[in-house]
Amino acid sequence: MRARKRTAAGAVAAPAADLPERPERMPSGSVMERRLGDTELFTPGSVACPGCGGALAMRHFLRAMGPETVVVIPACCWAIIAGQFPYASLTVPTVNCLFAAASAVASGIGAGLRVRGDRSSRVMAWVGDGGTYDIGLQSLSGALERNDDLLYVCYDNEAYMNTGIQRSSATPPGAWTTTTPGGKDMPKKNIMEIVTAHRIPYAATVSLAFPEDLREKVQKAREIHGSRFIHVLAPCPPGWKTQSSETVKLSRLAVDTKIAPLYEVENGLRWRITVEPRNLPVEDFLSRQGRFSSLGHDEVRRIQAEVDRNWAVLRRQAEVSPL
Ligand SMILES: Cc1ncc(C[n+]2csc(CCOP(=O)(O)OP(=O)(O)O)c2C)c(N)n1
Ligand code: SF4
Repeated sequence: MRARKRTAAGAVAAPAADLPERPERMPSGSVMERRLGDTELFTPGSVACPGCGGALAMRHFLRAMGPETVVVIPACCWAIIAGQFPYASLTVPTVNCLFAAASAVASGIGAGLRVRGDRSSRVMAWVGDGGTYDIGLQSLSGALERNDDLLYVCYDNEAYMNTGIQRSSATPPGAWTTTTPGGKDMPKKNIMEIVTAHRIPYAATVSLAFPEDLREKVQKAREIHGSRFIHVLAPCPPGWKTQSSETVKLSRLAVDTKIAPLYEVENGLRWRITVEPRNLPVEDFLSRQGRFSSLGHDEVRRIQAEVDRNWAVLRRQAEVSPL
């Protein structure tokens, strides 16, 4: 058992349990690097916190999307990480916009590219959970209802991190934030159900711990026209009160505890689970994070029951209407 360490936020992180560093289904780092390709479009040395899941997610997504990508970023941590010319961290065109407006701006840029006869560039809206689940939800719904041509990515760190860890409707039950000091007492909004209800061509969830699955889905989404939505859980060491070295491990545990299952949905109707979880108890995920440190046994049992319920619904959808 490792000693407890202090996180960037000053809190004591939960100790690391004895999990294998790399399960057999994961290839080694160098093999993985070769398979993922070598076009780095996110330069090293950004201002992201060490271990930022959102930063690692951008790296994987851009490698899969390629250089003909226009990135639209509203107010969020990524507005800072992207930086300003001449210190910008992305080597592709990047547009900053108002907090609620990412979908509308991305739709407009997509329309502009079409007018100019550019059929090869893709527009990727890159938005936090606050900008997706809460403040940008109406413009997202409008774009999806029109089936506008954009890839919308929600990097979900489960709170408003850039302004100091306030709860969002993506914050999970029991989690500490500065506005839920006793732990949030409401469930996490199910954004995938909302998105798939728009019957868009493609929606998927991906994980930082399964980069090949991520790459396949992003490349598939790239080739589809119309609205595509991808959700990636993005651990945030200061906000989750975790060690920066745990980001990928936590991402894997989120999948294996069924808290963040991996699946894809076509036209809102056909579902496929892409990675079979190892069915670990939710406690394995929760106990490594300082933000859940005040949870009692009853609360953990309730969270487990909710996760099991959600998983049963997902499994049923994939059986009844498979992809
Ligand atoms: C209309 C508006 N309200 C509030 C803000 C302040 N603000 C800037 S970033 C941010 C948090 C964004 O949270 P999220 O979308 O979850 O992204 P994260 O910071 O977690 O990456 C807030 C509240 C703003 N810029 N504009
Ligand atoms: S606060 Fe969290 S989301 Fe923001 S840069 Fe740091 S680790 Fe990333």
